[in-house]
Amino acid sequence: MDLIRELESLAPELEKGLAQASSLESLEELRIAWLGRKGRIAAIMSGLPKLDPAERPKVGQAANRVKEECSRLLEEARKRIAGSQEKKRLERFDPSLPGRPVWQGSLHPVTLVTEEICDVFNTLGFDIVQGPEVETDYYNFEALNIPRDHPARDMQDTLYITENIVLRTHTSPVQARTMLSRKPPLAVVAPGKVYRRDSDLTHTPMFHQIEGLMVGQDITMANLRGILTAFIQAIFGKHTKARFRPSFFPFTEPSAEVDISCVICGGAGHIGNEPCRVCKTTGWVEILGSGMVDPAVFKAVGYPEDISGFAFGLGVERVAMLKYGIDDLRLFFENDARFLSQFGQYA
Ligand code: 2U9
Repeated sequence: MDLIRELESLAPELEKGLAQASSLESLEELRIAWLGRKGRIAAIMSGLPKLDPAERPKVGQAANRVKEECSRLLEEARKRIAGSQEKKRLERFDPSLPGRPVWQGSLHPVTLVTEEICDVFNTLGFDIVQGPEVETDYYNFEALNIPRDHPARDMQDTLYITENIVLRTHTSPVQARTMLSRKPPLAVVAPGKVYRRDSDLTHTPMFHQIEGLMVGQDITMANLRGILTAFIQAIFGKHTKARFRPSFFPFTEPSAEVDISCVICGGAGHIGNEPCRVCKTTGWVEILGSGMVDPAVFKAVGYPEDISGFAFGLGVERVAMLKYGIDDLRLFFENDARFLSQFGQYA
């Protein structure tokens, strides 16, 4: 029965040790020394095999009681020490100190400009549509009047996944898909990421486009001009001028590129005596491509012959650069918080 006496002396001894302990670390040391695998209870219990088998159960029961008692004492001490540490922390707390600023995220300028442009077109009656970034050759090229041997395929260096699957080079396949699922009249804008095999100071392999399409009976170049002028003045201000220059795209005929009066020099071509670097003294900057949808595109999606429509496309980074006066495309992709935090904060 010596073992039982030895075991029963352990809890009072631990209690004395705990009374001296003032940190959670010293508490842990005591726990290991009493209850650990090589601790005092385990050391006493290692004498068990030498005992008469009839006495072993009583010693085992005593050991369990002592373990429970020691655990209870340790938990009590933990609560006491944690409580006094918290009290000390509160005593040290100086409520007169200024609070630490809470860092707030902000929307990326590309997101802001995309939302703003979509809102303008939404107000003008356009729906917002989206589609896959991984496209078939058919929707990215074929349905848009760009057959396999067309020189336009060289114009846009494409990222191929397989022979017939590409990363879309424009958002035009979204409008082609929309025409297959909806009947005219319709008006949609398709925002999203597009990919091209192009990378230098002014081109990134991924950028953002918004393209639009309005289709119905009697849609004319006058509608194109009216809608795009309204859009330009909503984004860049009421006094911004727009001019339409003849151009070429495989999916539109006739086609026009749209310039706006330079947002940096106000169309003067210079600021004081300094030549304007943004418009290179011309007073105009290109902002959009546009045109009347080629009848071959309507044919590919099975639309009737008496249907007409206009389409347009723009690069979101380019609009953001002009709108915010940003002169380096790379800033959009570096994710430097000092740059990004200068744009719209969450409400
Ligand atoms: C369908 C039919 C016609 C979309 C159009 C442009 C002109 C255009 C570029 C401007 C700069 C893209 O970001 S950019 O590189 N886009 O010039 N896009 S007309 O025409 C379509 C689209 C879909 C079914």
